[in-house]
Amino acid sequence: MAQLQALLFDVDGTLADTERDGHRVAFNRAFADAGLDWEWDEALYGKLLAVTGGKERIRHYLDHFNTGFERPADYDAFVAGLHAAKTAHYTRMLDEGAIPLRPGVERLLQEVRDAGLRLAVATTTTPANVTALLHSTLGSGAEGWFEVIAAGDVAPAKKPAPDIYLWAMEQMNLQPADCLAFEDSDNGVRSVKDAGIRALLVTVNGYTEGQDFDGASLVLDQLGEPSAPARALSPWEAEQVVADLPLLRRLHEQANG
Ligand code: XBP
Ligand code: MG
Repeated sequence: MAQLQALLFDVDGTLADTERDGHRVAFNRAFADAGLDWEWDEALYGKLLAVTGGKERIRHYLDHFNTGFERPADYDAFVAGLHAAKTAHYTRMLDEGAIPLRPGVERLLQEVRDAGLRLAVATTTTPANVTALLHSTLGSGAEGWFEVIAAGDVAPAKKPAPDIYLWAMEQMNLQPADCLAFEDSDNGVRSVKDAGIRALLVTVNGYTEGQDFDGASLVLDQLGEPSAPARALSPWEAEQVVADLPLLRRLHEQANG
């Protein structure tokens, strides 16, 4: 039976609750800077999150929610320019400490690092966003905690496609059975499953609770702290849970048989 060697972390919604008060606000600031009257409120953004990737999300918005907008001649450059402006706003928000890590994330990262497990990030978001989040929450050396930061356009297709997880495992010479993944959304769960990874811990958030997490080893409301345990949202032996390394090893063992 394969041993648990590596943990692969999604970023948005998993390491930090970044979407409603982070990415969404940054998109709106970029639209305002460009003189566009587009306003992605919380409800609309929840619908737009069905599409991963900021550039892809802007296109999806214009294709389905703002079909009357007259597209500029160089549409690709227009979308890329808006997205670059959004990323600048978003990384500035992170640098200002606007977005904290979710409960239990720093505790668990320290525990698994001390135990010598290999860590990677597998995210749809732009690499600069990952760096800014890690620096602002864990300090300038935190990027080095992760052997691989698989992010954004490095993979041909974004989640729910498995590409980003396959790319990360290839870079680390890992097999799916060596890994356990952390996700927050149905798109992320599908990406992990289609990459062949069976051990998967889901922590839901305001935008993803109620989504289909079929195939997850365990679904929690967060990773929990000893003083404030998480709540199990899928069948488990206890109502209150603190996600620690022994739990991860049990989930991995159960998932891989
Ligand atoms: C979440 C995403 C990203 C972010 C926006 O990524 O789908 O697109 O919403 O970031 P994950 P960008 O959950 O995989 O971390 O604008 O940089 O894409
Ligand atoms: Mg996510």
